[in-house]
Amino acid sequence: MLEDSGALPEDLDRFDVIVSRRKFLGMAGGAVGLLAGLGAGTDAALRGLFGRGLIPVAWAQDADRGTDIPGKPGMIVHFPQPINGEFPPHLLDDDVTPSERHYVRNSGGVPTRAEKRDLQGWKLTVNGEVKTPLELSIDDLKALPAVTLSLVIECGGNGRSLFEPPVRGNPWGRGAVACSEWTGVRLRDVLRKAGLKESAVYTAHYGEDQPLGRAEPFSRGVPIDKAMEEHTIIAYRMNGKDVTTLNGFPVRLVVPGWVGSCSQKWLNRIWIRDKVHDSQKMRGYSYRIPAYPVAPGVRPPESDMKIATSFPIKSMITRPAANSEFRVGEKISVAGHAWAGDNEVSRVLLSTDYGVHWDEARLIPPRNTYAWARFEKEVTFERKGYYEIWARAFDDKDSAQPFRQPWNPKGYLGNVIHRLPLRVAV
Ligand SMILES: Nc1nc2c(c(=O)[nH]1)N[C@H]1C(S)=C(S)[C@@H](COP(=O)(O)O)O[C@H]1N2
Ligand SMILES: [Mo]
Repeated sequence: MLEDSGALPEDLDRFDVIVSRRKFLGMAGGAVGLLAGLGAGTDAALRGLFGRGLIPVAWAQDADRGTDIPGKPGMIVHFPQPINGEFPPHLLDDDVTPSERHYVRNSGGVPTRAEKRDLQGWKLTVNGEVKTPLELSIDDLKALPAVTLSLVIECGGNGRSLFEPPVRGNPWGRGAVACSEWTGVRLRDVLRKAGLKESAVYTAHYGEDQPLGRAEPFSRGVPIDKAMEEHTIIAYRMNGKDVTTLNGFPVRLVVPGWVGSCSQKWLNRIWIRDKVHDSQKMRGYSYRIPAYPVAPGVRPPESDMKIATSFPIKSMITRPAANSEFRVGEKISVAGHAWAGDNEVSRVLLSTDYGVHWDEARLIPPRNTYAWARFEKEVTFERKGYYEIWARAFDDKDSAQPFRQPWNPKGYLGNVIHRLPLRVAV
């Protein structure tokens, strides 16, 4: 992917650190001004980067602002149609992710209703293994007890670009994750209203988006236990406003802790099934991982694949931005988020010397279960040079993030430690 990796560590988050000169030069006029702005004050090391055709992503982002998607300014777009895009870690520093910075992962078109922001005729069907099938209007939903929770939604493929050997799919960096504040009703309240039959085993979710070509509609489901958890909600508000067009207007599921594909957008039907849901996105290699560890590059038979569910422990450094420059002795505020699927974060350790020494960061508990926790620590460097800050989170089962990314055929559940490069000048 890189035209020239020069003297930079090859195993850093490629996506976090640099974009190629080709991409950079392909950007609008702003880029030229940016280059011109690299005057006398610019560190020689950074000029060296440009010389080798590599541009720190933070700058490329600023230069990229011309190509904005409505409602998502500054989004790094991996694929325009259907739209898929994310934000770099330093733009995800907020404890509650602003709606404009919630990533977008679409496998089909955006429904016309969402584009027009039109509620006319909308209803949610609940049927299958229930005693009383339901057709709920938005007012029916809003009449049920409302809950507001900060909840992490993360694409199962977040971190895919860090898999080696590379795997196909959206080349997500670390930003296909967000923790917005969602308001809605508990899925269990709706399912209790419908009355689950003894035969109910699994949910199957459907939305109003049209699939591409001859694909089946995007549909996934979860076991009844996960559906009945108090934090699994049908959301009609995002950060205090109607849900955004690209994130599921008017109503979406939020199934926190589990791969984002479970959180159906533009939701219009919940089908209760008497067996594990078997749509296209539940079969084969889709949202499934090997049942045992495989050697990098090895694709086991389909029969050895199991459904991807809860995320393992992970963390992301959101402050400072990758490749920031500091002075010797300067106080540098390091911060980020940690989250742990169905588990809880217990601690986050930081290293500034490639893992030789580790220091515990201050952990600020999540706003509620399934929100991300914040970690903070001040660091200073006594000598000039190139440094990396490494973050390693632990969960309450004492599982920690790995130093190398375990491999699977579709690049799911990536949680390798985050390494943030920075430079210190005299
Ligand atoms: N109807 C519908 N729901 C969907 C999808 C989709 O393509 N269609 N994508 C899923 C995937 S794979 C993810 S990661 C999340 C992304 O949610 P976001 O776009 O709001 O960030 O939505 C899920 N829900
Ligand atoms: Mo996803």
